[in-house]
Amino acid sequence: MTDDVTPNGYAKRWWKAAVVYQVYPRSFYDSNGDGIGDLRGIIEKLDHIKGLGVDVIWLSPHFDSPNADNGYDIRDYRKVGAEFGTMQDFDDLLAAIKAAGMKLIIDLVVNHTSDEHQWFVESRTSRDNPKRDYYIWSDHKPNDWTSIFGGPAWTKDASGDWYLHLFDPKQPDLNWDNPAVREGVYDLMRFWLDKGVDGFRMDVIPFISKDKAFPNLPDDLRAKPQYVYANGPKVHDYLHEMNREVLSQYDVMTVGEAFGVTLEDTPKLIDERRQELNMIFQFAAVEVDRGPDGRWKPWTLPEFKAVFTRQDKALDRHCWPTFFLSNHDNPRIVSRFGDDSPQWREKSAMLLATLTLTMKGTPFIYQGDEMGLTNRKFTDIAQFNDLWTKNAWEEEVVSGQWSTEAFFANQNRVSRDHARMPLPWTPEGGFTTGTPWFALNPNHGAINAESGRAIYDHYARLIALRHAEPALVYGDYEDIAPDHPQIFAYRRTLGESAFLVVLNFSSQPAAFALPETPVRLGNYDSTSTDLRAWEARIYRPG
Ligand code: TEU
Ligand code: CA
Repeated sequence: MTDDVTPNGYAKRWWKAAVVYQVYPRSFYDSNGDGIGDLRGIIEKLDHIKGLGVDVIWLSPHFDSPNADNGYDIRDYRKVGAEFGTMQDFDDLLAAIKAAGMKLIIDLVVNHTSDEHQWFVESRTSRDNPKRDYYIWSDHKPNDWTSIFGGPAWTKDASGDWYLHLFDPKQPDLNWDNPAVREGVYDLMRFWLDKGVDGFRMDVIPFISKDKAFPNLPDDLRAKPQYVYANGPKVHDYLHEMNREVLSQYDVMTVGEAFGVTLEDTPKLIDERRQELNMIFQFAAVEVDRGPDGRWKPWTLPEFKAVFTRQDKALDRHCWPTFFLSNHDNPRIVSRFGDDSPQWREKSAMLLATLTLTMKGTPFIYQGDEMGLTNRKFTDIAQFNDLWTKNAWEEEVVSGQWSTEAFFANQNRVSRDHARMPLPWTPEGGFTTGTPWFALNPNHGAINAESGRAIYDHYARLIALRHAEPALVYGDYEDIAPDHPQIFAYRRTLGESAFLVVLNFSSQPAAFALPETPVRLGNYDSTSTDLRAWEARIYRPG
């Protein structure tokens, strides 16, 4: 055994020990008053990120895009979106991040492009265009696949042929079976890696390979077609090839968004011996409050805890997990897993921070969670921006299937727009001197970066502790009270070093057999013998 292997058998890697912070640039900070967050805005607020002590920034798409899906529809992969700035701004941002001792990963969105991408513009001109085969065309509608955003996944184009889009019609799926497409993607990856970016978050990457026999959806997966789309026949061949051709040539980290990947299939993507991806995002934890139809449902703590034990048992020493509770596709964590009432917002935000930073797996923090931001209450369809919610309005309410009350009750829980509102830097808003592209949460007078300072400081303390203690990174994980309805308590053990984390996931006090040893880091000052509401303690047993 060498120094590069932990006592419990993990190969040490910088990206396993890293803490990642996600920036959604449109809503981070606007430097020029046009109402849209931009790259210079990130540079101006870099101290805020650096001050947390994070190692890596994940930047959501910053590319040229018509923004049908807020940048997840890319028109030109080698161009910075005009609303975000210029390539010089990007180079300056990258240099500033490196100067601050951090790394940068960018979003690789290559299951699909924008329909305004030059490849698709050419592809759709005629059946014999040389780029025709860059996308997936058929002279008839081949099957009943549906778009993740609602409606059919096939759209008939001017030529009379149909093209496939697993998301919006403005996001046609690339044909990865065409070697020229793969080479084109590898080239654009090299373009950014050669600039010095440190890796990629890969958008819906398991969807890239399609079963060209195009069978219909099986009945049991009709409401969850992602479990079909993530299982194309050649996904592993292509990811292995991408690794060989590109990733292995650089010291980078990769994290795939594994929408539709089962636990059982996870090692196929991340087992290090297979040389595909480093890590993936597992969706089970953020699906704990979703019913089979994707609609919100109540969740229980034992169900939530069980996700992590299941995930841990499914992965051996050759696989490395991630830990995340939020991103730009999810509601705010305090409203979802904590208590966003004035009384408990701060404590529950700190508890969720403690969970995120003491669990096994590379942690991902989403912008604004360190401020304790909450969901808003939407009351009118005009208040939403997200196309997914707008489509749901058509399918659910306009069609007459749901009442407007049921629609808002659900969207006020699940909408992606909760996370996409511009950051409130001050009680006045402080995001822009102009008119923001999307309204800030009306509660920004009370809930903002300044009033959230204690939460921010708690994140910083937790990140420092994680960096100082290998057991919090590499330690084995054991849930010691899986059935407890209020308490989440687990051990992280690495050789002689053992931490106990005890979290009261409720707005009532809770009794629990607590150790005699001192609290190493908690979110309350004094140490009572019972846990107070939303109390979070990290013990280092003596
Ligand atoms: O997300 C994949 C995806 O399908 C999720 O948006 C999912 O529908 C949502 O979480 C439902 O709760 C990725 C991006 O993260 C997302 O922003 C894009 O819209 C999507 O791909 C298409 O590129
Ligand atoms: Ca701007």
